[in-house]
Amino acid sequence: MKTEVNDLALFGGPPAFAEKLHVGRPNFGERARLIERIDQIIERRWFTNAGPYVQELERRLADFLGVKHCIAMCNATIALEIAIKALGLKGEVIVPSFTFIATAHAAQWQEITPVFCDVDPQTHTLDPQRVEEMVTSRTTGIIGVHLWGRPCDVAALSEIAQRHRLALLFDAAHAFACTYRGRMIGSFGDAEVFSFHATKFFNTFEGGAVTTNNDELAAKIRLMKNFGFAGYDNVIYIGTNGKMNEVCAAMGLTSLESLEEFIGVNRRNYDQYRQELSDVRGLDVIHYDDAENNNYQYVVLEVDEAKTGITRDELLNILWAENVIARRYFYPGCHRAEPYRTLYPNAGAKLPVTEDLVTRVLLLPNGSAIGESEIRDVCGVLRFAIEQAGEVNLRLGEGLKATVVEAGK
Ligand code: T4K
Repeated sequence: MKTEVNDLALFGGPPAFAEKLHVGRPNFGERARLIERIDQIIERRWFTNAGPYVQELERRLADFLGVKHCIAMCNATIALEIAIKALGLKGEVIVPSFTFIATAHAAQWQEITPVFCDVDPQTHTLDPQRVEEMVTSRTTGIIGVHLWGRPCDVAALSEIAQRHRLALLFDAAHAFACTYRGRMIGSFGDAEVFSFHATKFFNTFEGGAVTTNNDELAAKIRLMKNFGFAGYDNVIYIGTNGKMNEVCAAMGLTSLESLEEFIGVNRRNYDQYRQELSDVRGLDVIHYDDAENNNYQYVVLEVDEAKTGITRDELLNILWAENVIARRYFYPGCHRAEPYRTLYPNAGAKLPVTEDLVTRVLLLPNGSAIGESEIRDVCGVLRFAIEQAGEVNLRLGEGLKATVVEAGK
């Protein structure tokens, strides 16, 4: 418990936690089942290249998501690149700037211009009206991101894509086990891309997948992720290596068996954060629509500095000093990262909501690595820092500006 400002670790007090608390601590299923499966892989001497576990995982995922095709990949970035190529995108593609850099890079990597579009301040996903304004004669596609697992306005984006004859791809990296209008995300648009990275709700160590109901597109993507091989010695397409290996698939199958438990833990934590912070001025934990399924992987705070009296970055520094490794996803926005800030120096003028959100959003640790007492203490630090905002600011003004974020990983 902190009772005076000097108790904050930023000003020399003991940190609230002896060990670092992370945002992306991996979820993990039953260890013995995973080891059993890895033993099987070693027995079989079949380590990769569409092995039995990858095939089983693809079948199970397609069933779970209610989609015809699921093509497992080594990660979501390669999966996005392949989906973009298979859809024949070129020229310009409309993407949000408020996303992980991989969404933009996957286009730019193949010399397609990501045209950064603003998001809706409530949903943090592409604002369809702004999308419409960004369409030019060079536009070939839209990539919507279901950020924090909250679905894009799929209906509005589909209508725009159809009317302008554009491809519609969804980056569903955050949205495994989430729904849009009651239907699992995975079968919307022309294709959707999931990430199964260690930090994701459902993980395969590293991994990803493209899902689609389009047979022709699925066949093309399968070829592309395996160098274009249609059989032994028979290359019929340009391709790359996007394959998932058997150990990752074994992890995926094991994680799938514990999904309910992962959601339960996340939900309980999320509810506790919301409850504990409900009376703290200027902090708003983003809302998930009760009518939809969400994986509750992300506890996202919006900081209103006018009410807290303390900036998001000051709160971040305070938390880091206490060993709470909160994150500023997705600061500073793709348009302010290279190569985009050099290529498109004026992009920010059309992104007022993004420019605001990147200064206000803060993600707190969630998942099975954090429990009730830790959450109470994290919230206690936030409450205390805000109650003492005047004094904290005075101390920071005395030249004690912290550099924890730069130093602290
Ligand atoms: N699209 C979107 C919207 C995405 O968010 C992402 C990835 C992608 C596409 C691309 O997906 P992949 O190609 O990765 O499949 C992390 C992840 O590396 C990245 O996958 C993820 N989004 C992004 C949101 O977060 P960083 O740079 O923040 O990672 P890092 O190493 O700082 O890890 C985050 C936290 O997790 C740390 O505080 C430590 C903890 N952690 C991490 C790892 C890897 C662990 O406790 N254990 C671990 O094994 O990007």
